[in-house]
Amino acid sequence: MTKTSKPSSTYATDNQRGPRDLREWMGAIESDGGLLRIAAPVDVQEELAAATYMVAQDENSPALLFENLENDASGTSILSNMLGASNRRYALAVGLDPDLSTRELILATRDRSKRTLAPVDVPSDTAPVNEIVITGDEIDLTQLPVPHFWPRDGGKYIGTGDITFTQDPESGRINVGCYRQMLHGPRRVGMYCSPGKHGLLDREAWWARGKDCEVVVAYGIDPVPFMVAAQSYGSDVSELDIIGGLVGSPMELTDGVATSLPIPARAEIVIEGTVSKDDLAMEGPLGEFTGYYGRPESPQPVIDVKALHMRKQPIMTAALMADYPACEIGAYYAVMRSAAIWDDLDRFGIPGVQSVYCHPAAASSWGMTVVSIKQQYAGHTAQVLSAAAQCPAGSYFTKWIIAVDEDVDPTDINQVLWALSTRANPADDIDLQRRTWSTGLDPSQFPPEDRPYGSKALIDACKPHKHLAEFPVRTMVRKSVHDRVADRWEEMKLPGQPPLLSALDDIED
Ligand SMILES: Cc1cc2nc3c(=O)[nH]c(=O)nc-3n(C[C@H](O)[C@H](O)[C@H](O)COP(=O)(O)O)c2cc1C
Ligand SMILES: [Mn+2]
Repeated sequence: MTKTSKPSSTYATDNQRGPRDLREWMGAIESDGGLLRIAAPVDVQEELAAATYMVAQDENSPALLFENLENDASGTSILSNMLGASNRRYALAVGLDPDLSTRELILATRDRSKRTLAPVDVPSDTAPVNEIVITGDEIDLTQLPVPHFWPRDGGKYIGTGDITFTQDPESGRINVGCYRQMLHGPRRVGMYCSPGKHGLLDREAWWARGKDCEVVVAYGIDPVPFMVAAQSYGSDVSELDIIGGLVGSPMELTDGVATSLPIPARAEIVIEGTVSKDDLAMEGPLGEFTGYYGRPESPQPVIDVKALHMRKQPIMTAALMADYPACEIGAYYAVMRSAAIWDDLDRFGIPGVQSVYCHPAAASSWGMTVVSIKQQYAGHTAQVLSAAAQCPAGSYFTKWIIAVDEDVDPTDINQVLWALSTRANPADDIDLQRRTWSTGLDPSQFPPEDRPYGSKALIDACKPHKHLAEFPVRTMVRKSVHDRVADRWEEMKLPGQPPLLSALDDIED
């Protein structure tokens, strides 16, 4: 393995615009020391996933570009651990300063999410994705290196780090979702959508009209479209406009050759095809983001692939689903979900919210929400807990909703554990909600017939409001002394930088 060297100056973004496509972003993360090129031959059969899982046990691991895949004549590379547990790679994808703290990234993301930009059409002959165009029986996706991730997966998955376009026949809105896609044959790809997902609703709407559903899928795609495809928005929302807003420039689309849908002009690998309600094939299981295999194999619709567009020497994006920190749904998801919950709490008009964080180790941020508040009145904490537990962005799956005081940083799990251990008294401070919104993928609901209902614990890890005045005083460094030590940090030859402390004692000198 060769490690790319880190330059002396760190990559600076303009704080306005993210990179134009996957390759521009890879240049940025490589300059930042966040990309490792692997030149040694690697087998796509489990070996690539195993190497990714093992490297990504370190939260600071780089993205992995596998440049030499065994038995591959197509010249394709595979990028894994693309975003993973990295705040820096997320920041560089959306054009933010990679040195921002997690809390600052959440605030900046909230700001960015207010902006939308509609996509633009570019001529198809200049679109990089059209360097190679293959149609009909000439297409053979089995010639591409396609990973088989976990030993008990049902097959090879060409679509994990993908984006999938479908259209609502009524409104014309194009949806962008990320749905897993198992490779069945040269021109046949499975398309698994869970109930309620927009790709599934669009599919069924076409079938109800007696028509096949057109789809466009990119298997090598820029990080922001991938991130947005995996978030939930309203069914009438086009994620295309959200992608443009988040990156700061419109997504470039171009005409395809086999369907009426546009295709992403700067993607690496794109297919066009149709899905018929009568063509099903056995699909699954796949090792999931929960760290378990999901539902057993079942018959699922198949994409009949009609056109393949590729760059020369394309880069396929492969998203490993695993327990943290090796899951592709990691840092970016924590930031985006936390921002969305904070937005919801603001919409309720609840005062005093200082910060929100959904730690990615909690089943890809789905399992736990921590909110810090400045307590202002009796019952304030209970109000925040109930709202965070049931607001639209926060209610699915989440099992643990924890409120902490303003001197505890939710993004610092050590401080959260300290608050739970010193400010919560389990007999008084835990409320339960039962039969809540959850998922069939939650392994703890047993027997499986009990799913998809879930339950939630609301934990008050704030100082008890009734006893705020008598609550023991926390040991904190005196503010004036802290400032003196911070000023003399280099002179005292102390290591690194002075830390940002979330609480200081303002006792008189
Ligand atoms: C790597 C990855 C794989 C996913 N696989 C599926 C899948 O197979 N089926 C599904 O319904 N959702 C899957 N999701 C979740 C969806 O992308 C997510 O629910 C998103 O909101 C779907 O878009 P939609 O809300 O427009 O339907 C996956 C997410 C990621 C990141
Ligand atoms: Mn959608």
